Amino acid sequence: MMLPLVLYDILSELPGNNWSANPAKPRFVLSYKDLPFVTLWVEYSDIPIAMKSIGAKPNKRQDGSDVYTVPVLNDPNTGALITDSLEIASYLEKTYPEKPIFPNNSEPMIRAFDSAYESLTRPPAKSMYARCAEILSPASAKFFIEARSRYAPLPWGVTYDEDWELLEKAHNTAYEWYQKTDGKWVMGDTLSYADIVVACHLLWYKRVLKEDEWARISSWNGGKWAQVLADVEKECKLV
Ligand SMILES: N[C@@H](CCC(=O)N[C@@H](CS)C(=O)NCC(=O)O)C(=O)O
Repeated sequence: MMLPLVLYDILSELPGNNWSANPAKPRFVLSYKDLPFVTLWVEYSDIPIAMKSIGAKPNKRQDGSDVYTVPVLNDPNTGALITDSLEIASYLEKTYPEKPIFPNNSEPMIRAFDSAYESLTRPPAKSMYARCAEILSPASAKFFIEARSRYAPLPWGVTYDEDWELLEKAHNTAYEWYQKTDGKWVMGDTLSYADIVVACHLLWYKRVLKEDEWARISSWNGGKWAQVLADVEKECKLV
């Protein structure tokens, strides 16, 4: 009998906890593949101590230094303990190939997509970080602000209008990508990890931003983004 896999995700003060884009990606994959799993919620400020104590491998910062990150996946069926959302997706695909998320050998292409999409959405992220700090416990908000300031120096939020312009531009580019497919998914008629990456970013905005801010994103490109999120959540059986 199959044992439930264990996904480490990050606590928040929002009802239902979930808010963070990277741990959402393996959650969507596990659910899409119909794999049994449980979620262990880690306080953001406890990530280093908690991940070290379970023996997880650290991740790498952009400058090459070590940092403990969530998501981490433990698969008691194989003993695997995997750090990093993309490596978890890759592991799950290899170990549980039914209902592929990298159909037709698309893993190399989707890895490139993941990296392109991250670069597209990173520039305006610092205004989003300010909102993240608002939904964490005080200790975690402090830790989060310190951790993120390494990449996006404070003060955050002062360039808010500029960030919104950048965010809209990023979505216009992603919209052009989606216009090149003749189905509703990046790969046409089949959902892939590429759509999960986009949907999990959108979920992050939806969970962390103010209602009117999410409404603003939803209104871009003819309502494309609320639709993508709803389509992926439905296909992954998360609604
Ligand atoms: N590339 C990693 C990034 C994971 C990541 O940055 N996780 C954040 C939370 S979303 C984290 O754990 N940060 C810990 C820190 O910055 O100290 C992945 O996709 O899993």
